[in-house]
Amino acid sequence: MIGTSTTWAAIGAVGMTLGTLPPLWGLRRDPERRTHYLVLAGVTGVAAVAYALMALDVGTVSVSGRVVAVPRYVDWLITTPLILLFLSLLGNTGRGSLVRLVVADVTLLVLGGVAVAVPGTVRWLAFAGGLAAFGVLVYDLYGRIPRLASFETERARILFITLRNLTIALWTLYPVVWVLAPSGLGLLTRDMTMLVIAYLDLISKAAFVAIAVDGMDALADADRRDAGAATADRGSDAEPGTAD
Ligand code: RET
Repeated sequence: MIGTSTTWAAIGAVGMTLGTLPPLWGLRRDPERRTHYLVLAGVTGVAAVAYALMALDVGTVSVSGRVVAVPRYVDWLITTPLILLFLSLLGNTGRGSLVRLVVADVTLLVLGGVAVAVPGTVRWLAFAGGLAAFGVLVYDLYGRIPRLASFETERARILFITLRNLTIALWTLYPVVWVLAPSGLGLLTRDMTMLVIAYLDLISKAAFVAIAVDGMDALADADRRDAGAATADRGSDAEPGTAD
């Protein structure tokens, strides 16, 4: 018994809501990295709303004989760019490379949406186009971005590499599920697809956010230690002065 797609969507909504708590807590603790935490809270927060809508069966439409959950695609269109924005904030890679990443991302999602909506050969052409855009994204995240990046500290670099690897590994599974799901060959049922995607989404969002918040905590602690050391240095530098 694998449950219905509404049950899995409800579990997704709860998981994403819980996943939004760590960045909100981080926001209070470390206001200096406000943008980072707001981006992370957006990733799970938007997904929580999308899953709640799917649990209530809002926004489910039937195109070319296939059932499509519109909130899912809208969620992906908003939150996958936020994930990419967070990675480029970590690497301070600037606007140009972020725009390139987001264009590749939106292209693959739109082509994925087209591939669901149209029948026949065009469907697979759109899917192949989506895969090509995904190739650009992977190339940028592995090759270009690390070359352009200037990390605040070694810890920030390690956090980037961890999150980047998690992202690429999980995102690669989405087109595989797409092929197996009713959108492609139909080897998975709709309920099974919802279960698999809910799992993938929870790891690529809630786990991503949890690891990111944990890593940023370490960065904030290191900042505090550095600030403490600088104050102590100034204190010892000042001593000869006070002797004058
Ligand atoms: C599609 C089909 C077209 C080809 C490719 C796809 C990839 C989708 C991806 C989705 C990632 C979603 C995430 C959601 C988080 O909650 C659109 C399935 C390449 C990579 C990370």
